[in-house]
Amino acid sequence: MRNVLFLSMAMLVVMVTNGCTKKTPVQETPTATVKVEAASKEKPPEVLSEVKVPVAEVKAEIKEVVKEAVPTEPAKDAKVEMIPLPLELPKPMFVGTPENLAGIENLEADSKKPRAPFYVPQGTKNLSLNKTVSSSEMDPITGTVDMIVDGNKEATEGSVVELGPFEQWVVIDLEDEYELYAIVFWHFHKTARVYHDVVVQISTDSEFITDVATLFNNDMDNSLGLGVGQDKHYIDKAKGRLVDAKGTKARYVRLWSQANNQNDYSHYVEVEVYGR
Ligand SMILES: [Ca+2]
Ligand SMILES: [Ca+2]
Repeated sequence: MRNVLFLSMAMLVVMVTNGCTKKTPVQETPTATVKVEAASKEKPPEVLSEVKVPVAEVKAEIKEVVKEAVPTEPAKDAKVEMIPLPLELPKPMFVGTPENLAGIENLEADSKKPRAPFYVPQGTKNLSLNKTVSSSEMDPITGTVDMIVDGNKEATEGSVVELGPFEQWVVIDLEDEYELYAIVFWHFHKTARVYHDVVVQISTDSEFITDVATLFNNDMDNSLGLGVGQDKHYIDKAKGRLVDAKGTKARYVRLWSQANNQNDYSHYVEVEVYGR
């Protein structure tokens, strides 16, 4: 009887021990081998020793490095591809020597060379084509103000808009704000003329009271009251006049002029406003 009892207790102890072992298996912490290397600029890294580091810690380290490597916003100096301005010139009409140039102050040298390519960011296009034009002279002597942006820049009969004498302006509404890069304009290029008080301004304000940038001004004596112009007089030709707008944001473009070296009137064949 005592032997039976001893045997039963021994079996019970074995069963309990086995049961405990099964219920609570020993869990090992997963580790990764990390090489401790000697820092050297010249030689490849030399492994000094290897240590076991918990995997969780290694993963955290990698995550931290990845976070630093990915910028949160695109780099501001990311390169934009520059292209030559997609400008098509009208047929040259004037040949010979310009007349009545005597007495014109601050006149730039006449150049027969074509204009060097003018580079603008890719996506830049003519934004002024068929946009709304207003003017100080809404009833021109010849033509209508919409002809200033109709895409016809040839110096043929009937393609020129003639505004009255004294100071005149035209305003083109681009209908939205854009980054502007170039304003190109042709007053009249059938005969070589020099227009006076040529001023080009851009603005986000339709009244040109605030946020006005003056891109060109050859009004030397400030007769328009817009400030003394530092730019030179020039001979109007088929290549037109190109003014750098430097990527300035604007919606409205205003061009001033006052007479020319041959008569008292202001003229426009076309104005193109390039931007994106
Ligand atoms: Ca036109
Ligand atoms: Ca003047």
